[in-house]
Amino acid sequence: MPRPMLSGLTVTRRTVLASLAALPLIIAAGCNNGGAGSAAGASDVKIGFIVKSATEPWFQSEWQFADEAAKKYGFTLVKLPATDADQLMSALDNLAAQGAQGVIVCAPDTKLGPSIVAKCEEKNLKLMSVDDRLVDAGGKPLDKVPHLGISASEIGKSVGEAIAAEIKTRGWNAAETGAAVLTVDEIETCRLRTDGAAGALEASGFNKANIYRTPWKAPNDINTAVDAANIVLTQHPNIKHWVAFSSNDDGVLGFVRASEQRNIAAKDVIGIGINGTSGKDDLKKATLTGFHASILLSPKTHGFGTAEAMYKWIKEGTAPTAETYTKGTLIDRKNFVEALKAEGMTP
Ligand code: FCA
Repeated sequence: MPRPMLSGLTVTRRTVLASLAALPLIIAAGCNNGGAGSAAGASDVKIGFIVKSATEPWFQSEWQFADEAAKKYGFTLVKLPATDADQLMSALDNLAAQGAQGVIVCAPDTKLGPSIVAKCEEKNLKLMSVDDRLVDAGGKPLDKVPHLGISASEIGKSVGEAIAAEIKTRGWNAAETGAAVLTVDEIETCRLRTDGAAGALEASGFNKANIYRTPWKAPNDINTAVDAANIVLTQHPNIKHWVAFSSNDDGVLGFVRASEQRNIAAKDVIGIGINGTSGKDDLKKATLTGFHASILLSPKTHGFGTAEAMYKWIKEGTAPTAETYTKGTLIDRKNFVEALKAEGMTP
């Protein structure tokens, strides 16, 4: 009979296509966790970890620590990058197609929150957000989604205070000192960091009129940060001494590279970042750069901690803490080796 045969064929073709589509992910998952999940008797838990930038050292460190949780508990971790909405939605589809039960997301656009929640509900995926909190169309945080992020205002404040202390040490004249602030105001955690730093700098007596904010455009990498920094540097040729801060190390590194291209001496720049994961490379350089310090965060808590919490949610039914905000440690040339080691990282 033609009908059943046709529908039988359709099903087969769909199944084959679905398997083919999922194949790279299955292979990737096998490589990522040393094959846990594929061996007989291994755990049947599969967890996705989606990040907005697989090239940023911060997210690579998060993944590395999430892998450690996968090894410890024997679940399969599927690490996927998503730089835009389409990639994110198809990553969720792919995870569901390969039988994942949960996903941890740092979305490329936090306003995708409601679509992500809807997709996860439809596909029966447990959802947690990491780093960047998901919001609705009006910018309101989605408080039903467990979230682990950083204490953004507090960490920003320590950046501003550390810059103020270093200005004092160097004895800079206020009138000749400018602050370059590379902002990503559309993401709450980023906005709170730069606002916190600017607030602390102003509280220290820094001339408010010399604080120059400039938007750092997506993709937020060092190249786009160099572009943002060049705008500020071109607009203020009379400034002799620069301080720079941003939502993370890469924003500050962009300013530092732009200042080097203009032959501004390292002793005339105080850049303080956040993350520690890319800033450490400047702290290691034999020659001093304008990248003075960073606030080292804990990729271990963000990567291992979220993956572990998701595993327990799936396996034991224990829901993760609704909101967790981590702290950081100021690192500079003197203490970064020790501080990174204490966080389980390679300096
Ligand atoms: C955001 C930033 C990252 C990192 C993370 C904790 O996602 O873009 O660089 O600072 O928060």
